[in-house]
Amino acid sequence: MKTIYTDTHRLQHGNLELMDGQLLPCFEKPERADLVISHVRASQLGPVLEPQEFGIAPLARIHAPNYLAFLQSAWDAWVEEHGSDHHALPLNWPIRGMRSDIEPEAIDGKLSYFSFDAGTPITPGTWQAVTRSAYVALTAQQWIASGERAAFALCRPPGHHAAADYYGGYCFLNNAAIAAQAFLDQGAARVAVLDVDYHHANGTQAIFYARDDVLVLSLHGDPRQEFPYFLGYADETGLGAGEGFNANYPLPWGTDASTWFAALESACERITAYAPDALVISLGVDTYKGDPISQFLLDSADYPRLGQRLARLGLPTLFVMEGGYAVDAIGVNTVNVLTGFMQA
Ligand code: Q9C
Ligand code: ZN
Repeated sequence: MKTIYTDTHRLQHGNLELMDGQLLPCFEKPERADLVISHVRASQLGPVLEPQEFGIAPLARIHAPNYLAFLQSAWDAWVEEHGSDHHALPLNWPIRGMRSDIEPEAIDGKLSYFSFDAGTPITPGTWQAVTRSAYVALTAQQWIASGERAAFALCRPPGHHAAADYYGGYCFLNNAAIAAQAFLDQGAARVAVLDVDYHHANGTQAIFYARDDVLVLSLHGDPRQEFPYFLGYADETGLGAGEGFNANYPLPWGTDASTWFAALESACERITAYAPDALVISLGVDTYKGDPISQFLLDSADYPRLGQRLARLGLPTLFVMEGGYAVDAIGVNTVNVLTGFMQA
């Protein structure tokens, strides 16, 4: 299996996120991808290739023009207002009854308008890093379109919390959605996106919620207990033409491998019934028992089994890196999924 990767991810190196009442060092840090790529290189998985450039068009198939314009200019606007000593974080949001339909002029207002948390700093290199992360996904997608059985897009920053016009949860551009749309634009009739990250795929769900050409499935911490709290319930099944094409599997804190794999089995049956032309896996390994911000109990030896089950679906499969914050284990766990897939 080919891996697509670029060092450009290091340009997103946020200092601080607001968590547990403190400004803490960002969990979503360059070491994550550095450790995954070093484990890929040490494994027998296959070659590591650089991404190509794709311009703005495939990003604009998913993301709103005003959102892309904001992301591209946000750091410069922040520096103009506040200088460059601190990375840009939002501070307040419109709640029920307030206006959420007008993009403010001031940069602090724009940050709030286009975000949903205070954990996702915009830095000098954010735009460069996030566009390259999307190009990693698009390059891997192209390999599959040209006949590869599977490919691994080692995206960083991750993408599944980002929707058409907002960022949050360490995500800015929805790499998995951009790649899924590329399959459709190249002639696929149906694509399934299965998200196995610990957190709900709120961005991916929102993007495809009213559509029947992308089946979105997500296994995740129950929103009653877990971030992002405001989406990811089991009764969210799609809207209009999309009714029946969204499936959520919320699971409680403390979920172990047997419960998690039972939910995976249900999701896999849904995918088989949908008979997609391609499968995109949003691959987070923050389901690991040692993850510092997550509450599931999977162990490193469970990840090959995930890869094996996905291989049995028999579909062209694009793996897109999402979360995973136990940096000493992220490389092993990620490569375990991929080698499990290849050996099946
Ligand atoms: N107390 C991804 O895995 N903070 N994003 C949660 C919990 C946000 C995770 C705080 C976690 C976002 C791609
Ligand atoms: Zn996650």
